[in-house]
Amino acid sequence: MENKIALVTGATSGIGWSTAIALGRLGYAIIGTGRRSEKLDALGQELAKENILFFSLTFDVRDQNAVSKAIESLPEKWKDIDVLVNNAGNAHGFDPIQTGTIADWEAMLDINVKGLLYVSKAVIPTMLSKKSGTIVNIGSIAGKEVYPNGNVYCASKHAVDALTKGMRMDLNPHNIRVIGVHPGLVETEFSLVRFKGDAERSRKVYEGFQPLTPEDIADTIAFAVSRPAHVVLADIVMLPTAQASSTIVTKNL
Ligand code: NDP
Ligand code: 8X3
Repeated sequence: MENKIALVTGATSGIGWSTAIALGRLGYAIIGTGRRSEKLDALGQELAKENILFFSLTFDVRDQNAVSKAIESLPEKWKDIDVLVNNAGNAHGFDPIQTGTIADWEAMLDINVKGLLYVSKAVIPTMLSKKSGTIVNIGSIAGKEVYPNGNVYCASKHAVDALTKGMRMDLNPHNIRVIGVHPGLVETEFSLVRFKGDAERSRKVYEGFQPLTPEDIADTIAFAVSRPAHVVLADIVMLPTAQASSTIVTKNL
């Protein structure tokens, strides 16, 4: 295949969906992953309108066996992955530590941290063998600061930040770039998942100010990935103008 290949996890909505489109527009052939195969089909149709090559892999990042089998199952011409965007992730619940549920804690640690590791483990060997590649890990402002009721989600994103730094050190001798992108408030399905389908509560998170859009983040990822090979934008924190920190958002500016 002539095109370079980018694999985007969590491409069924939000930041991942927009990143697949933005990298496709840069000329990458896109492997999109997620659990909802019908959404991956819809993404494929969007990309086809722009003649962007697309291959979908449906798996749950919590299932290490499924992750490695899916990557191994890629047709030969899709195996040579140049860019990995570790984006799949969510917050589950918004409770103080004393009332949070074990199920929510496990979901966040298993998806946001272990899932990122499983996908990386499956993709890194290809990058090592050709001594090139770019990994973009989607962290969060929650990986830089902790906020009330954010406890385990913040811990999972602090882990992503630590892993990003560690991966950059370990992969540095192999000419693999590792980029951390840490968004603030972005309007996606994120809050709907955090609040377990409560659309009204989710809408209120983004009320009274202009949040980031998934396209804003995707543009930045595309910019970072397309820097010359000798340049790595190591650590990008990106907030809406109305947001100064995890807890400071000025409404009705
Ligand atoms: P969305 O809920 O819109 O997208 C989440 C994506 O992750 C979906 O494609 C979903 O796919 C995938 N995903 C979730 N769980 C799993 C799983 N177990 N296995 C495979 N895929 C999974 O949210 P965002 O686009 O906002 O989130 C993307 C990333 O950005 C996350 O890592 C999030 O923590 C981070 N982030 C988001 C911010 C925001 O304000 N929105 C700010 C900072 C960081 P599917 O359900 O089909 O499996
Ligand atoms: C998502 C942004 O502020 O809800 O990571 O943690 S926030």
